[in-house]
Amino acid sequence: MTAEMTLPPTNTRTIDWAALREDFPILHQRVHGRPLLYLDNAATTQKPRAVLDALCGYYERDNANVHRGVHELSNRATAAYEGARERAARFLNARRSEEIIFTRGTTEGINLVANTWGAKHLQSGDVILLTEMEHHSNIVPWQLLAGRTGARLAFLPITGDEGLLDLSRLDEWLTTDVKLLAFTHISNTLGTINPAAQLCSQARQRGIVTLVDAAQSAGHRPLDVQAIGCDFLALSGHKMCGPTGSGVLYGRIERLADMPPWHGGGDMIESVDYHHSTWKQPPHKFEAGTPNIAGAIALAAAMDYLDAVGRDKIAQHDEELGAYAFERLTALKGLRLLGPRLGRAGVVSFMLGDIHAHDVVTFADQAGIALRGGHHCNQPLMKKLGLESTSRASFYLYNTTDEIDRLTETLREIQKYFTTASAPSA
Ligand code: 7TS
Repeated sequence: MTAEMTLPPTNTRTIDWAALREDFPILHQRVHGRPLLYLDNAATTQKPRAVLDALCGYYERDNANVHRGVHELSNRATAAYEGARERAARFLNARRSEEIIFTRGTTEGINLVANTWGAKHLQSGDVILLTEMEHHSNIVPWQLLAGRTGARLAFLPITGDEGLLDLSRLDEWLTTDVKLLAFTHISNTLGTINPAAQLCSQARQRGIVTLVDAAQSAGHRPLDVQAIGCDFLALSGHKMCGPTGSGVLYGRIERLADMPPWHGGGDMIESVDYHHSTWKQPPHKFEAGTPNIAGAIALAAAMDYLDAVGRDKIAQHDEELGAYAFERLTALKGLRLLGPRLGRAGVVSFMLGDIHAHDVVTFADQAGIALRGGHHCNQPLMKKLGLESTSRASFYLYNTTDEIDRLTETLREIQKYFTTASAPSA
């Protein structure tokens, strides 16, 4: 276990997690006649009233395009959009707001790095080092880049079902050919929390550029890009109480300054003539066209919300739910749960005997419980583990141990149903 897996002591303020549910209008409904139990937070999280208000309020009061009008509404929209950038910089402890690029989410952030930094700096023979637990979003963009540049991919191995990165031979993996190390901070399937600062520090000592996929961590724990020491970090707003289509790519300013643009169009240029154009400085150079203004503003409101609750508290709650689910679920006969026992995030993927994951999630849905079944955009990991699919429950700040009890009971009923259904008739 690494130091990062053990959370630092938090302040003593206690939070009534069940009461927080009042902030989330969507949670108060019945599904198939049962109270909704939303456990698909790794796919997307629900939004608190404060974020919905920020979204509507922007459209009701301030909607105009940014960076181009001199009229009042445009000035307001620009101030709110650039204010959101400053908020995101504080959220991540970036040194300056110019290090914050607004994106549609993690996938777009990673593609941006591949198509700008990667296209400029990688060539035949170079190695892009990933891990065996990456989401497709942190594999496919690099495959596309490798196809264009002749670079190749390598994968840091994991340790079987326990799903930890095998770091015992990390130094041997960080060869002189490796130009980039890109890894997920938290696995969306295994619940593993990777030691981001340690990985970045070892890579940095060898001059290797680093990218952290923070899709599953950004809304779940404190994140400090300076302490992590990464060159790039990508996150998705919708996985941290923000709206879909919003996200951030953090890039160390020296890197951004050295990168060509990706998308071309309005707002990213300094001047254009028919045959040649020049670019603005980062971050605007990487934000062509009208951005998701409302999304960025509402994402900033989500950051305010998470910080008002306390990200250290959320992280502690997350790990407590992960540990509780691990204990309760593994007590079910025949259930195989992936990922580490200790220091895990609030994501549990499991096989319920030989009952197909799609049967489990369909049955759970009938009981009002939203789970996810499938490969979770982790096909290579699934193949490595000899699986086609798993069922997954993923928790967030509004989930409680009582809900995990309800999930456990429902899984028990599913087991009973399928055992009876498959028993030979007398
Ligand atoms: N990286 C990780 C680790 C993820 O879990 C996801 C989405 C992404 C990247 C992509 O994020 P996006 O917002 O750009 O789509 N993960 C999941 C999931 O586990 N179920 O649905 C989406």
